[in-house]
Amino acid sequence: MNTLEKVAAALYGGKADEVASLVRQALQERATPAEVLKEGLIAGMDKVGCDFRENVLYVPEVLVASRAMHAGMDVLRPLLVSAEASPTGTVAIGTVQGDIHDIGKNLVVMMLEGAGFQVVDLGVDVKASQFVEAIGRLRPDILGLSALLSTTMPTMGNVIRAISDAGLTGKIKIVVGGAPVTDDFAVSIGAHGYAPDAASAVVLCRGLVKQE
Ligand code: B1M
Repeated sequence: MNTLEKVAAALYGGKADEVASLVRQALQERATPAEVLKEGLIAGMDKVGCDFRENVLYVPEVLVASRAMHAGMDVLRPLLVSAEASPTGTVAIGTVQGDIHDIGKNLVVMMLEGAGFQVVDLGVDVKASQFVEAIGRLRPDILGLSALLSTTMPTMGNVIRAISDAGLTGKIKIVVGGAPVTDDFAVSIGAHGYAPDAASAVVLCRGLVKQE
């Protein structure tokens, strides 16, 4: 088993300290942060997801694996996040109401910060009214919405309607993402863009800021 496979296995087993030290070891062995993320942490979490779906793992094990994922991400964060002198743009982002999945959103935050965006993370289970309030208060260039459940995905449409009702359409670009979300869905709810992963979210946000 190579070190990245060991990272994935330790994450699957929920061993947070071991994940953190194996991530450091992989970096010392000259794996890039992107490789550690994709072939170690995300590979381990994918297996957790498959076994969760098959009822091999249950919520407590998934929670422990999530903590291990965060421990690994904490090691990678400084490497993925570089402070740029002037921000590329500002993004407010959150996971929609009823949904507490935040690992993917946190990755998007990290990658956007790494690309020089100033990011305000509104957290999880964020109501439409809280997104509207945040736009008024923070005046971001972009609002990011994340959803991991097919039951919470439609809530993204509610947020966009609330933004329109508040007269804020035209003042903000809206980007959506999360495992069940698709390009077609994004278009159907009137979002300005969809990104399948954190790296694509950076490319999309860069493009939207340039358009302004
Ligand atoms: Co949940 N869960 N979960 N879960 N969970 C899924 C999503 C599920 C697919 C598992 C399964 O059945 N295989 C399933 C959803 C099925 C569906 O609706 N289609 C599911 C379920 C059913 C549930 C519960 C209902 C289970 C229950 O209680 N019976 C419950 C719901 C709780 C709630 O939210 N109200 C629940 C709970 C949990 C935990 C709390 C235990 C934990 C979350 C911990 C946390 O996030 N802090 C958890 C986890 C960890 C998962 C899985 C295993 C992993 C998710 C993850 O972190 N993936 C997941 C199965 C899976 O996805 N394989 C599952 C890794 C992450 C890097 O990927 O989040 O997709 P992802 O993010 C990617 C992209 O999607 C994208 O970029 C990210 C990085 O590349 N992206 C964006 C995400 N947001 C974006 C925003 C953007 C752009 C791109 O722009 C703004």
